Amino acid sequence: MLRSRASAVPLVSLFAAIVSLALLTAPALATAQSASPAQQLACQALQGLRNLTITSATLRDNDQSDSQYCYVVGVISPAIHFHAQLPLPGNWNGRFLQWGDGGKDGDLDFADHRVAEGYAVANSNMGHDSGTEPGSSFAFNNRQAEIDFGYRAVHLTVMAGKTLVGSYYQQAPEYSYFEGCSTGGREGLMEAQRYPGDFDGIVAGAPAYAYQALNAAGTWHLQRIFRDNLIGNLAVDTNGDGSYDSLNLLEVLNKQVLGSCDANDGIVDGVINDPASCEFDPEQDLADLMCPTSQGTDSCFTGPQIETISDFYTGPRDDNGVQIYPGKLRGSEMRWIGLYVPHEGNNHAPGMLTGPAGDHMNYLFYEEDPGVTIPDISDSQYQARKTGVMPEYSWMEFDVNDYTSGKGDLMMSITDATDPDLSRFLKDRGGKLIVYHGLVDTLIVAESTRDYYNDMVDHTFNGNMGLAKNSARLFMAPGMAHCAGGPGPDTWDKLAPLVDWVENGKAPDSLTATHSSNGVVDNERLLCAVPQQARYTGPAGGENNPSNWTASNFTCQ
Ligand SMILES: [Ca+2]
Ligand SMILES: [Ca+2]
Ligand SMILES: [Ca+2]
Repeated sequence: MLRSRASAVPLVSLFAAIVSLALLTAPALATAQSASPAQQLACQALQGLRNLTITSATLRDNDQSDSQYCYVVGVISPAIHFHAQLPLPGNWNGRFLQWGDGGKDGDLDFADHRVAEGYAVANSNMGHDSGTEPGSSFAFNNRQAEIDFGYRAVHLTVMAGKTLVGSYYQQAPEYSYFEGCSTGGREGLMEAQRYPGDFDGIVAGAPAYAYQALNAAGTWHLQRIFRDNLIGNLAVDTNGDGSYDSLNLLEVLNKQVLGSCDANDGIVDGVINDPASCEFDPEQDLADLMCPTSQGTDSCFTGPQIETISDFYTGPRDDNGVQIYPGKLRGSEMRWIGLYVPHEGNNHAPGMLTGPAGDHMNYLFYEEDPGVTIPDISDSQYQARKTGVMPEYSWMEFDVNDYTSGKGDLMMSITDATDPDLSRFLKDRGGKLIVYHGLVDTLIVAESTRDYYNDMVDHTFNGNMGLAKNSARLFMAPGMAHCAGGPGPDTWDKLAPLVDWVENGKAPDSLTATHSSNGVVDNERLLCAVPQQARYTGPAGGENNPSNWTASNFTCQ
């Protein structure tokens, strides 16, 4: 389905043939297929563009392809650095692709595989450099950096990328796409909401669209597990030496949850298709596994540990009971380990703390930043110093009531992509939107994405799901973790179904996803457009036989 353009001049083909021959005869000198001097000049000429600040334009090798491409780097005031990967004119498929970012970004991301497919690709550092300002620190008293991170950098990079495409290929892209996950998913929805003219199609994975809520939730979950000097930690210090060495309780918990709900979807495969309907209740269903005394071991649960587990499933609420963000879905327990649970294996500094949430409240949540990070972010007992020119603020101080009382509203207006009215993108422009989300994602919870999709259907299509599906489809991926990984199928070409939809009018009723172990596919499923789910329709009685776990044995119902 990818078209290639027949615009390569014969001289180039001849040159390429000579280079190919040289590669065959002199493998020791082999590099990627070089471009002609004329092609080098055409690339370098982009440095002379008058309406963009281009700092370099040179041909570059692509590990994913045997052809070089034109690599352009530029800057947009004040601190947005961007790059564009432009296939040689003969390799271009006529399409522009904005490649999404992740986390707090701060660097230039490559999409070599998409360049190899012929896409002209652009990406930015979102307006800050993670090398000099890691984590959220770029946003310390810097509203412009926040706005660039929120929405400005992506849009202007799209503008720059399209300008480069127009100049390099002497024509505008036939189609323009966005592909991204996590922060990239947020960018995709932000573009659909703010700049509906930028793309013909957008694929937004696990979107961090409720950006302040999810970071407030992440901080709250960390607080719950670090509370009272780790009294409810789900990792266990088995010999009392202060190091939480056993993760056995999380395995026990996960087994109990799967025992309750795995088979509800008809297949015992370690994956719960519809975790929202799983009614596992820690207080009731773990009652037989409670420790006889308050002294915990790694084979029984204490009261404070049950409280932690309940909190994880319930999610943060303010003092009035208002839900701020959905709790973790049943079946996701093993994913809590890396992100939230301090243990020996992560040096007692889980990923949510060292990553997104550890310094978010310091720099990216409040209209006025409350203070700098504490010296050791994993020290939950530390009393932040409040005096001096640089007072400190610990994530343990964060009060989720600040979310509902409006203290994060200004930053929400900058970073959040929560507008449910996509009329301009989906109706006026006729754009297409694919959203996907893994159901054991514990960094961003899939239910939050379902909430947005339903909101969007209500606000944009008067609640008519059938009408909405002509323009926007949501795919839930059972057992898939954050953007990738997990016990369920997590791998498919995220972009190809969107391109097929936009250009050929073929709306995807299902996506075929695979799960691999040691490089071998051991599970294949259909992911169905919400509200449908994949049901086993293969050989009778064979549903629990992994050899029947192929897409053809499933039907969307
Ligand atoms: Ca980037
Ligand atoms: Ca199952
Ligand atoms: Ca700030």
